[in-house]
Amino acid sequence: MSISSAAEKWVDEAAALTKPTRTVWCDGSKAEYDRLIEDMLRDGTLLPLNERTYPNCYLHRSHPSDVARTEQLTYICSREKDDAGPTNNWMAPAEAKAKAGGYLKGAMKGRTMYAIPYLMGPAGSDMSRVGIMVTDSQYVVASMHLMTRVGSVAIQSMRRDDDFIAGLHSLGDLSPERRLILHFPEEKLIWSVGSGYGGNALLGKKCHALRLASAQAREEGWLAEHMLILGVEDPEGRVTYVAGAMPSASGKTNLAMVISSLPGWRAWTVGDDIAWMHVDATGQLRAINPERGFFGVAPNTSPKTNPNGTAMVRSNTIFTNVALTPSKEPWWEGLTPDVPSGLIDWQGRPWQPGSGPAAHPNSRFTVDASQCPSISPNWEDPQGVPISALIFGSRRSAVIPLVFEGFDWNHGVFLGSAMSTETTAAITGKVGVVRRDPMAMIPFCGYNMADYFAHWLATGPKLARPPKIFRVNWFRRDADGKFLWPGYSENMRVLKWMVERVRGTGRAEETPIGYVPAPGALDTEGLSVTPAQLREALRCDAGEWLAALDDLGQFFQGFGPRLPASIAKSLAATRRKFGA
Ligand code: OXD
Ligand code: MN
Repeated sequence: MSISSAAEKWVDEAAALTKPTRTVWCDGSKAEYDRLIEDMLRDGTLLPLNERTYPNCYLHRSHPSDVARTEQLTYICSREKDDAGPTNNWMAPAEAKAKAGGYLKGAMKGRTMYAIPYLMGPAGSDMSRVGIMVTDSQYVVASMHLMTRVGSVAIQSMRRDDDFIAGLHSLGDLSPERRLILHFPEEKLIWSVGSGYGGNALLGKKCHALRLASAQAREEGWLAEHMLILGVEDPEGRVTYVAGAMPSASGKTNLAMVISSLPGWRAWTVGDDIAWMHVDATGQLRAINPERGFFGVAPNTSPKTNPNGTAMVRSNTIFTNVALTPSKEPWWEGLTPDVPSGLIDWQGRPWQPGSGPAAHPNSRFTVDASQCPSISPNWEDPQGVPISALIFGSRRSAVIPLVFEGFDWNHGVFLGSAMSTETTAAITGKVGVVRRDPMAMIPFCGYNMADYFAHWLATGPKLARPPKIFRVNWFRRDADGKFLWPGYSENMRVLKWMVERVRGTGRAEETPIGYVPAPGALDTEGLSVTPAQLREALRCDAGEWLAALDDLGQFFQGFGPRLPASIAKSLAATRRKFGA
């Protein structure tokens, strides 16, 4: 593997700061992966699972204070504060380097530093991009093997000597007091110290493929989004590709692998978390999945909610913070209807009923994407897949209908910008609190979100056939707190309506917020949802919406004059349509 001189120089600088005992360049081979696993089994970083029922599967228990993304310690360090915008934490680059430099100085003494060249996206694709990260965590190296393409494939994909995002990661002392996740978009640089948790430490994922890539995408004219990519096949065998943004732990992985309840319809998985999308020479939007694995939330993944997801983690999987059964199988809440007896909890303690969840609510599986039974034959196509529809979905118990469609591109962008959601265990902090989360990018947009909306709006005119934009909410509840829509495999019914809308055959009714399925347009054959429940799931209430739009207006005010006029106009038009 011949390393570029810029990469070598950068790795040398990282070593000079962190002072590891030695530096190892990773080649991404199976032998390397096996060696890492052996080392981690020896030192207890990994525990073996049942070799018969879960071959080549391992359990990692993280430090109990290091179990989720820490957004309060995550910063965009652009030169100008305004370029990070009001929705990001900002620190001046020099201050950030001085502070984190203190934590990183000598942090790898007595440890090995692994230098990992990795490719985000399929080999041979113009849309793929390279990163080079260093880390002192073998768990991170093994996870990067599963989540990215490691080794010479990355080096060969560099367009220039310095064509890479540089990432410096150290576990430091794992103390939240000395933890920082820093992004320097102007330097194409990431520094992450004090955490071994996936979203903070696998730098290819959130730090590179979303925060830095979103900034790079704006410069280069493409989109880096927190989106699944899915092919929907109809009974005639025609496949329509959609990409969908949903906040963390809100069903993207389940939807990406959905097994249809509708005869003849099926879904093909291209990606479950991140989409990089470009407009091709013909004006078609195309998407690649920059990742090559899934880092999914385990709790509530079951043969009912995600049969493909449960099947794919039966081998060659690293589990983090799940519970353990007496027969050394992984277990998490929701996996089986009954809780097995004799569980060991995610911290390694005997679990007692009533003592809280046995698996951490943000426990995870990390697995190669090719293990997914529904993986699309096109998932590594260097051209990407053509996208006909975009979905913005969030977790809201009230207000937001099950599904509706934006009037056009600009209105769809407004619907994305207007998204809010109830928080989940994927981030540290309170669960279930409603917060604004435009396009599910609030934790991941690497620059001023007003400019991000403007970038989306500017993409519309480049598209020969702009994808239709839909808003979904699987999580609306009735007055008794029960979900109005069964979700999971039944979500294919909503996808089917979207495909019909794309083809011009789906029937819809106009409302102030967009097009809602006309009565009878959503295929409910064989479904136990009553017409009254469906009406309630699709209802758009003027009073609720006007209150929500007031809140949205206040949020938008935070952007000042940077907010694109089109967004403000869509908000005002919606209020008017509701009679305000
Ligand atoms: C994830 C997240 O891990 O969004 O995908 O937190
Ligand atoms: Mn995510």
